[in-house]
Amino acid sequence: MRLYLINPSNPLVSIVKVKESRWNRYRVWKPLSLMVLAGLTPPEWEISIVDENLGAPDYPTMPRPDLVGITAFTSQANRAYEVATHFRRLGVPVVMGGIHATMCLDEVLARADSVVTGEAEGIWPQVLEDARRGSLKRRYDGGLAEMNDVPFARHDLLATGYALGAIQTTRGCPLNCSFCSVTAFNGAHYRQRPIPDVVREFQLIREKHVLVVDDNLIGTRPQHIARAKDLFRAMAQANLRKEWVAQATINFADDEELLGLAAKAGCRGVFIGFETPAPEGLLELGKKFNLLKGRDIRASVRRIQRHHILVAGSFIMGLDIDKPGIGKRIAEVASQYGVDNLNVLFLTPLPGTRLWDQMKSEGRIALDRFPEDWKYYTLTFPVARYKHLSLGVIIEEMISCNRDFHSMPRILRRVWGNLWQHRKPLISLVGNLSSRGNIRLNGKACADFKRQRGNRHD
Ligand code: B12
Ligand code: SF4
Repeated sequence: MRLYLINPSNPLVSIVKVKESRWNRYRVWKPLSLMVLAGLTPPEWEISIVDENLGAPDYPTMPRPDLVGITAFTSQANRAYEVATHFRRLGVPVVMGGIHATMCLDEVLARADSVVTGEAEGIWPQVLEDARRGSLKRRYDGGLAEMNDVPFARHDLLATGYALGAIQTTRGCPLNCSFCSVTAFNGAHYRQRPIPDVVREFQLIREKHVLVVDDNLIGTRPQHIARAKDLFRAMAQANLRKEWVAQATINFADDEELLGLAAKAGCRGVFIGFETPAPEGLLELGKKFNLLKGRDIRASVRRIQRHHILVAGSFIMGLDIDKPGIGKRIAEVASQYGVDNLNVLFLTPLPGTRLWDQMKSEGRIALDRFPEDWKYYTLTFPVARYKHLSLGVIIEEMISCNRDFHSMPRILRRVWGNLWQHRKPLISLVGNLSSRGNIRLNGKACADFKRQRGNRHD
């Protein structure tokens, strides 16, 4: 039995257009969902994982599969449907799963033979068995998985060509920010994989550099932090010789022992969602956790960096409180915080989130012809109507923010600081130059968007 597991590309995502900027190679990451599905698949299936981000193959020349599984974030949905149509025309059954299939079930049911909602661990073997017997059901629900059931991902199945390997150690997030799909999809209960499983899986990864995909590697409560420390101790003891980056909330900075153990275990960088320079913005987004009174964010960032860990800050533009000038403000605040890199995204109503419900009820979703418009839901296009920022203004604000933060003098100042403090100056330089290189690409993409779709914002 031959199984293709496919990660569709999104042609509009400039950060994955590898050829347009040579730095973009560092931005293509492995589709872990498909490697996990492969890990759940019994040996009688011959599996090929196809990652279209490395280039779409010529499907007609490939051997005919018995089953096709397609994953998709919302932004990949259109391409996913094209691929599904191709295989269904050949009479090959197509199963879709992942975040978009879960949040937009009816849309996906109309375009695939079968849909798996939720996490796949508890249900995928059943789906395969039904497919083998030719009796696929239209719908399966995996719910939330037991973390003991998460298999080792099949890291061996994806060829080289990636700068980073990928692993997951926890799922779920209790914070439920209004714009984020994680709590809706993975639940509010923070679930942790058994530490020996994580260490063993790290050993199976070929790449020296690894992305830990957890939404919050350390969690929010004392018992979460204690588990994170145990994990880091076990990783250091196993002498993995890996360097990794992860996502965390700013409370990562609050525990020196935690930071020391993380660095010893190989942590070299952390993405932190600051989201907005204004406390009222945090209230608007429902991210009260960042509102700790009296926190000196610059000092928190410095404390992390002293352990030779790079800090990338993430912000969102387009909140109801944001007014013209927000671009410069974000660049200035991020520089004051002293972050090593900056990622700014447009506030985007993703299906299944509280923000989606709010914007939909207020008639503020401008790009709402689905499924065609999903390709713009990459957080790099302003798809909604923003309270104080017209389409033209918000695009200008984004460009000025990135130009300011990634100006050559500022990049050199940051890289010099990295060099001085022994914090991976080369990675910092590559990251910053990659972001700088993408300003032009993203600006052009937004200008095209405005020309072609601008009337939809009226
Ligand atoms: C790592 C990550 C990335 C990485 C790597 C992506 C990749 N190729 O895997 C990078 C940085 C590239 C990335 C990019 C983006 N991401 Co991202 N990302 C994540 C993150 C943090 C983890 C994903 C992951 O690997 N999970 C681990 C695997 C094992 O879990 P899983 O994917 O859910 O898969 C399980 C189930 O869903 C199911 N399943 C999945 N696929 C399939 C398929 C079949 C057939 C079946 C049966 C089951 C099944 O089975 C799996 C095992 O249980 C998630 C948050 C999250 N917790 O999921 C956000 C997340 C998926 N990203 C998100 C977004 C918005 C994006 C971007 C559009 C924007 C951005 N700048 O962040 C881009 C777009 C990329 C594109 N190509 O269009 C949103 C997606 C929301 C949505 N409705 O689409 C999420 C949920 C975060 C959020 N804040 O809401 N991302
Ligand atoms: S943005 Fe981060 S903290 Fe907020 S719900 Fe999503 S994963 Fe949790």
